Amino acid sequence: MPRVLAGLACMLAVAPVAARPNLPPSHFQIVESVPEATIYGEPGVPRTQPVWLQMIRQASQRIDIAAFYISDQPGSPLKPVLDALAARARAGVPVRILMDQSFFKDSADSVDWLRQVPNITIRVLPVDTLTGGVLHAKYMVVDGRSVFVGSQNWDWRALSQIHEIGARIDNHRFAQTFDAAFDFDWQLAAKPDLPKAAREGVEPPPFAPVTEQDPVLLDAGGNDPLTAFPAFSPPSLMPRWVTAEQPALVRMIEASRHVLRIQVMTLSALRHYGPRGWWPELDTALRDAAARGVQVRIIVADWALHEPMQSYLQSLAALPNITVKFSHLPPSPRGFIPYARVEHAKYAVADDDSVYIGTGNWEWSYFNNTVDASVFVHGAAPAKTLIAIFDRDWNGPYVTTIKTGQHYPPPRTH
Ligand SMILES: *[C@@H]1O[C@H](CO)[C@@H](O)[C@H](O)[C@H]1NC(C)=O
Ligand SMILES: CC(=O)N[C@H]1CO[C@H](CO)[C@@H](O)[C@@H]1O
Ligand SMILES: CC(=O)N[C@H]1CO[C@H](CO)[C@@H](O)[C@@H]1O
Repeated sequence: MPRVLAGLACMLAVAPVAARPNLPPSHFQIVESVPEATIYGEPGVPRTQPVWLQMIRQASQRIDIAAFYISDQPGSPLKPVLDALAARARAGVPVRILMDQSFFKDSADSVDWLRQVPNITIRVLPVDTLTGGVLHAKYMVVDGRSVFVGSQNWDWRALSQIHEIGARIDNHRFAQTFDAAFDFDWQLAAKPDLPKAAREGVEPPPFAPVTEQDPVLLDAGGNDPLTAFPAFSPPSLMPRWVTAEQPALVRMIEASRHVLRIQVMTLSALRHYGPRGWWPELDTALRDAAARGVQVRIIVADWALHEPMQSYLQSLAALPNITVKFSHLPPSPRGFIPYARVEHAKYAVADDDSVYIGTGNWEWSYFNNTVDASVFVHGAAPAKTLIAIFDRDWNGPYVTTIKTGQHYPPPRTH
């Protein structure tokens, strides 16, 4: 063996972390779910199922999951994921799953199956009782070093019948911050006492959390530096010292200079569920960006075409420098699938260097009383990837530009 290679082999032998492919110590990766029989799927961007499988199979200490609901079907791509989870639990890795109460009954089959596996604990967070919202977040934290967060529900359709965007972040302090948010809600699920949680939420953290003021440096495979921080909603169901989503998102929009690309399933400033009214923060930031000369490009799903959301979207589309399109995916070759064939991703790219990937739609309740989570990233490489994903959609065959004075019928969802 040439001396250089021998030296390299020796180095790898003493540096097992560096030797493991796909798992640098601090790494950021965008992950896409592609609905079958569509033009989507960015080359080089990994798909959700293999990423989840890899994260679960590598777990050796613990797995924490926040899930809106769990929905599986025989032979589905989610089944191997649930099997892998059960296999790690049987091997002695404690698995904690935190789920929403309002939708819990819809997960009965999967929950019954998971509950009989040793070392899997499921708790239910009564968000409806606590704040009037739901636990809508979808994320996984593995061994306090690896996080997955994004629009993908624990639903077989989210792996093969819905367009979804998520992110995998490998970083100890980032994962610790996510785990702190998870623990806060996990304790609340055991004892739903909001005043007590509020008192505990102001206690200083036992570590340096990753925040907007103190982001982490990550590697995304390119040469450019990349920083990231997580953000959470709602303020009443998270420690006070983590970053709140809404102000972080507003600041990102305010900082945009040229082009703002936004893809969300639904978007409205009209508070339609719960107390009626107007939610100005995000709306003002968007209109202000357009008025500054930023080209604002928004893609919503056709599920957003119901009223009064369609009228709201038309009010945005009426402005110069704002274009709103809705997407309508072709049906599955297998026939109609309820609650599928939709673009469910929630992300934004400001200019060519600023990225947000989240779990909530852009409506008041998702920031104010619903549990959601996201990652904000500064860096050219993830922006380039998300711009490619967005532009494929924006210039593709499934979108229609919303024009004022037109009426677009909402699709069948189920
Ligand atoms: C739209 O953006 C352009 C620059 O792209 C700017 O010159 C113009 O003032 C903006 N229009 C309005 C009405 O805000
Ligand atoms: C870490 C842990 O809790 N391990 C447990 C997993 O389940 C088996 C069987 O119930 C227990 O023996 C382990 O202690
Ligand atoms: C900013 C804001 O609208 N806050 C509201 C969020 O929701 C709670 C109820 O859960 C209200 O009390 C707040 O005023």
